[in-house]
Amino acid sequence: MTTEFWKEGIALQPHFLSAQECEQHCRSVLELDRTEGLPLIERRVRERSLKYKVVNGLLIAEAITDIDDLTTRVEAELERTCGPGLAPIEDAVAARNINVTPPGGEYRWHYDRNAVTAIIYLNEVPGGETEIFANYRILLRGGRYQKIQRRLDSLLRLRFVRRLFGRQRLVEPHQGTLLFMRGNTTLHSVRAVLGTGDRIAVVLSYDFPGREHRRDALNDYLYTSASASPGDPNYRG
Ligand SMILES: O=C(O)CCC(=O)C(=O)O
Ligand SMILES: [Fe+2]
Repeated sequence: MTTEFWKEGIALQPHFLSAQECEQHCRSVLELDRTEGLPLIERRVRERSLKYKVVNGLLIAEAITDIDDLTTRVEAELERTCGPGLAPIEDAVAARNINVTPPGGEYRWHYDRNAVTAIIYLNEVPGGETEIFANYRILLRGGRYQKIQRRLDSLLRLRFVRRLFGRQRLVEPHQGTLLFMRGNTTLHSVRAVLGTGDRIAVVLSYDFPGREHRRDALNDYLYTSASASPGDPNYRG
């Protein structure tokens, strides 16, 4: 039932990957970090900062050699859950990422620029929940009026406004779980990772081809409001 997804804004599929697959991916991600030294992206933000490392789309095959198979499996599930017509965003750097969030790391409140985002949790850590307010945005049509859009987004992001008008969901990172969410209408963030190990998650971005104009506008929005963190694929202009 794909209408269910668009109405709810999120869908969860536990045990999408086996523990064995996840462990193997985690080992090679950590190995890549050890040998190449993934850049730490850090930007202090009130309430919840941005502090994580990322394997971007150009590097991802080095960490997950069968990333194309994995992507194909996700896309079969994507079509079942969200319906037809979605494709990876046309940005090779940002379309397929692995987020590696160290202890104390977190991911600031934001909307994604694309229609549907898939997250696969490769391991479990204390903390590190994805905090979600699904279908919680006043999105102005066609990416116009960017200044007003920014104002609206900032307003909705306020804690008391979220509490008043939004419905909070906390998704704990469970190994092998696949999460789909409506990216550009869902306010979300990652809570601080506690404990001693890195939180590792695959993030895949999908959109309806031909909506470039809107995405570009949202890119601008992300770019200008975030003053571009170098190396962060999610903040490219
Ligand atoms: O890792 C997560 O749970 C969410 C990450 C995220 O929102 C992003 O990379 O845009
Ligand atoms: Fe996101």
